[in-house]
Order: sequence, then C-alpha cells, then structure tokens
Amino acid sequence: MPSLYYIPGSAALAAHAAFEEAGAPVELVRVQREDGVTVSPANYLELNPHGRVPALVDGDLRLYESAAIVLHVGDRYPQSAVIPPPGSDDRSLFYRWLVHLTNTVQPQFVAMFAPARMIGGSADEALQAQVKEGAKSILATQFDWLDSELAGKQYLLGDTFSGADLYLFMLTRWSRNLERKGWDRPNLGAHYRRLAERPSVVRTLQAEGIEAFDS
Ligand SMILES: N[C@@H](CCC(=O)N[C@@H](CS)C(=O)NCC(=O)O)C(=O)O
Repeated sequence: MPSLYYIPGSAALAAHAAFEEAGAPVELVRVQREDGVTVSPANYLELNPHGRVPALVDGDLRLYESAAIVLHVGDRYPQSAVIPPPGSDDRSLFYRWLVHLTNTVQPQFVAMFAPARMIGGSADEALQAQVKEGAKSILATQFDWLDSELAGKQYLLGDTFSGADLYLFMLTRWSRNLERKGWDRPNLGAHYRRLAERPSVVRTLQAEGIEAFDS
C-alpha cells in the first residue's frame, strides 16, 4: 500500500483527497516538525529533499509535490473522477487548472505564511509585513478571478468534477484566516461548500482531524 507523509491541513490534503476520491488504499504517516525542522521520520529528507510535505512512497517510487501526486493517483486509477479521459479537452483543461493552482496561486500562500523566505530570510519586520500584504492583495485578485471563472459552473471543468477541484478546495481552505476568506465570494463559496460535502473530502478531513471551516 502507498504511504503518504502528511501534516493535517497542509499541501498533502489534495493528494490525500485524491486517494480517497479514487477509493484507493493509502497509509497516512504523520510528519512531525519542531521549530520548522522535520524531526520525524528521521529520514524524511530522503523522501523529500526539500523537507516539505507531502511525500509519497509507492513501491519503489518516491514522489513529492502535491500536484504530481494528484496526477499520479489519476494515472494509477484512470477510471476514477480524479482525472478526465486521456486525449479529451477536459484532460488538457484539468492540466491547466492544476498547474495554475500549484504554480500561480499556491506560491502566494508561501509568501503570506513565510514572508521572510521571499526576502532572503531577512528579519526586517516592516519588509516582511510588506511582502505579506502584497501576497494577500494578489490572493484577493486571484480568488476574485477564480470566482468569476466558476460562474454558472459546479466545478472548474463545468459539470465534470476533477482532482483540480480538490486542489482548489485545499487552497480555499488556506484562506480561512484572511479577513475576506476565499469562500466569501458567491461562486467560489458555493464550490467550497459543495466540495466540503463530497464524501471523499469528508473522509479526508475526518482522517486528518480537521474541519472545512476551522480556524
Ligand atoms: N509545492 C509543494 C509545497 C509544499 C509545501 O510548501 N508544504 C508546506 C506545508 S503546506 C511545508 O512543508 N512547509 C514547511 C516548510 O516549507 O519548511 C507541494 O505542493 O507539495
């Protein structure tokens, strides 16, 4: 059985939910961090040399990057709703959404949660605050755009659910401490609530011991 290394509510959530969506067995291994350093498992850097979660061990395969794990689950379980059929327009649009979310939206959260990283580890608090505010402002614009893209749609691909929706759910949840949450928008809010009720997502949240709307 594959092992997914995770921290509750982290970037592992989309990967974890993809396994749930596919109905695929997965062992969850909790990664423990202390003061920003991974202390358990001791050999974690062998699984993800960047020290971040998630990481996946599937047979001889070692994989990290949450979006890559979503794609991997889709490839291993092609009949599941995680990934649209190969060669279809939806498959290409699924790639576009997943890459957009991980490549364009997710880095703004890194800047918001760890602003010092964006300025060479500088301890300058004023500068860090500026980086954080900049990231929040970009995120607000990105959530507005996602909201407009979801107008009249149930899912990012229209009526068809895909693993990209799981990814968007994860990122929207990360906005829960913002003054204006991602879900405080009509279409994105409806999408978030729809996903929060999806059985695979309910199981994922339950297994990680978290809630859709906790703080
Ligand atoms: N692009 C990576 C980002 C992973 C990531 O940044 N994970 C965070 C948790 S949400 C983490 O491990 N942070 C600890 C650190 O960066 O030291 C992915 O999507 O898998």
